[in-house]
Amino acid sequence: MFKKITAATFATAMIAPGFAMAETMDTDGDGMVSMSEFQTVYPDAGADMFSSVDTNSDGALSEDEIAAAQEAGTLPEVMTDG
Ligand SMILES: [Ca+2]
Ligand SMILES: [Ca+2]
Repeated sequence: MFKKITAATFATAMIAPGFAMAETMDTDGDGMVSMSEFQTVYPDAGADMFSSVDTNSDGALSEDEIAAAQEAGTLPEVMTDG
């Protein structure tokens, strides 16, 4: 299903309902999801959860990191009401 992230995959994911993408979480639009933005979507998530998703340890979550965590089941998918 998700063998590789391609432009087509990205476009499909953008319109997939009920799937919280980084763009949804990135409220300030800087392209990365910060700890505070992360906790807006996942209020119960702590620093441990954030660190486990932040696989390159740069202190912010990229779309790829979030997608990978959701696919791995580390991060629950969030339903959005649109
Ligand atoms: Ca941001
Ligand atoms: Ca990161």
